[in-house]
Amino acid sequence: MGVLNLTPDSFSDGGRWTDPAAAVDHGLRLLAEGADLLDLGAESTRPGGGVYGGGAATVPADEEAARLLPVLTALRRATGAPLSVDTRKGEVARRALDAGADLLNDVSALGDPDLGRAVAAAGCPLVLMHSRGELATMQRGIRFDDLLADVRCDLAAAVERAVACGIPADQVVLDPGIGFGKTAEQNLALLGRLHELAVLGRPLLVGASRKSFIGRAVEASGRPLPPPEDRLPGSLAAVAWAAARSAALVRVHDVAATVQFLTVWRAIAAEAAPREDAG
Ligand code: HH2
Repeated sequence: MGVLNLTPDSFSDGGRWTDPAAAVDHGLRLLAEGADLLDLGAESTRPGGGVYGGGAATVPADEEAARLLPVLTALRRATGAPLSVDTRKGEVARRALDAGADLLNDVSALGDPDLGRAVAAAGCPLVLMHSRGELATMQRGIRFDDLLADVRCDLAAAVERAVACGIPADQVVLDPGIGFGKTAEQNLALLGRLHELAVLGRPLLVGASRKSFIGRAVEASGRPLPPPEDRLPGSLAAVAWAAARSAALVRVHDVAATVQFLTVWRAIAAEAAPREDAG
């Protein structure tokens, strides 16, 4: 899943694709590089209370739609590839679905039940991402009793909310919400133990691309903190773990590098023999 941010303030590429023509070109480039689908976002959701200070500004629905719809409409005309829209708002979801979006990606996991009703009426898939608390403060006072069990339980509750809106459970994709209300160590644990979410019986999406836990892991090793645009190697390490733990989708900014990485990773995996010295 290639990320297409139509925002002035996204944490890693804010302001690069605010011109609709440039955004359409970039989206088509990501598809040419091998993305299977695009995720268009017109509101930054970087959480506050941590490295991003107060977090992203909330964007009114009309403004979000005004950023999104010209690009979505042009891409819909230009490609048959699946187009996802990353929004938390029912009103934006409805307008995106009318303009030809194929699926919705909701980082609030149905914080707005109207989004659920829009998805149910359209009969399309929905990504539900894990987070706790409000975006503006979620990096403060982070607490889990048992990280994996708590995330599993919260995601199961999110599926129930979707079903209550009329969305069949088999239309739901689940996401552990890397970077959303988690410490750097918890993000590493979620990737390393992703397979423990398989019991939920739904495909998993992982969005780790360029996120701050990568910078923190590098910093903890004694190297300087890399800025978001220098986190591709760490992002690929996260893709490797997601792939090894059976993620169905990875949400990435650097599509060409990720596609090459996964192509070779899979080619090796297909030829791999069990190690003779393995237990
Ligand atoms: N991460 C971001 C945005 N949307 N959606 C899902 N399902 N999973 C994620 O991990 C996820 C997401 C944050 O990345 P980005 O869109 O690049 O940044 P911003 O929110 O600042 O626009």
